Amino acid sequence: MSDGFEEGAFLGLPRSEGPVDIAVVPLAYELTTSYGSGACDGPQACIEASAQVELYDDRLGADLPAGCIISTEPVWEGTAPTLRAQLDELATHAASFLQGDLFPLFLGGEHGILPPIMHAARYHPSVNGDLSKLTVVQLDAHADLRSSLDDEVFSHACAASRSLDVGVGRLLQAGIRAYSLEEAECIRTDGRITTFFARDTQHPHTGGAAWQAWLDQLSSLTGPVHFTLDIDGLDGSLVPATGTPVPGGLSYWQAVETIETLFRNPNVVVISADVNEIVAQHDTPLTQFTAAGLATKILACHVLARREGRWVAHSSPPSGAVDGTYFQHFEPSVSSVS
Ligand SMILES: [Mn+2]
Repeated sequence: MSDGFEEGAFLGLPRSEGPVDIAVVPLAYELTTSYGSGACDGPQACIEASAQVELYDDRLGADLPAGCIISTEPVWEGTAPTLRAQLDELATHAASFLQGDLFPLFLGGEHGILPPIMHAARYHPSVNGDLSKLTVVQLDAHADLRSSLDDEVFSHACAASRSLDVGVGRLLQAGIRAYSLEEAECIRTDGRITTFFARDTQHPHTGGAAWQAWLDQLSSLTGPVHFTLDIDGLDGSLVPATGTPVPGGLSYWQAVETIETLFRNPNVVVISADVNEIVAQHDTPLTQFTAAGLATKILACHVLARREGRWVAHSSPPSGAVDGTYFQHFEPSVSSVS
């Protein structure tokens, strides 16, 4: 480790003087986790594990922060009394990092963080009030397209459907292998959704072609993108402590290839990313270290995109203010209510 190692900072990188280029934003949010628990401690565990991640990225050809100023923000914890009020609180917090002047990497916390982040992305200069321009690229074991789970429409199991309800225009998913009949129907009929199932991409004989089709999708995307990495998209052996580990998932290198391919696309601006469902593992740090390694890959790919002109900071203020009472009045779309 370098001399400037700072305890509690992602990768141990102290924030240097000047405007922030990259914000690592820990979100200790856990209200609806269905099976395991501990997701609210995950961001901190990921930051601790990142101390052991190498700063050198082979594609960047440099040590992070590679000339950028990275700030690890204080852990956000909701204080509002209701779930919906907490979602509004979270959206307001996220909006301050979605002004286009820096690249935010949110660390969760359960996947329920996604809809408020998407709501906050509405007035990012690249989105400019029209969320239908935005594509969400999701790695996940679960489709997260339920209309509700345990009567909660903002469950982590509904993160993708609520993001579409908020107004996101397109959803690309891979790693999917645990989903309901309702979700299968949704995938089949909703033209906004393109899903690559793990059954196909991980097939021992024909998986290579299916995986290449996923990469081709990423390469043909255009416009602003938010990348959401639910770590349970990876094979359960890599993330055994996550809330709902599932066998038959993506390899580490498939997650890396997804990130590299997405950020390399010259027609895409990745405006933000999140790594979620991180839970501290106590027998070995494998789960949080896997998350930290992929979070670091996201940062390295962002720095490369910035260096090669695919990401440019916006200096003009966003064109509108995020409605801080949005989720308190929110009704899910009729089509996704069971
Ligand atoms: Mn998920």
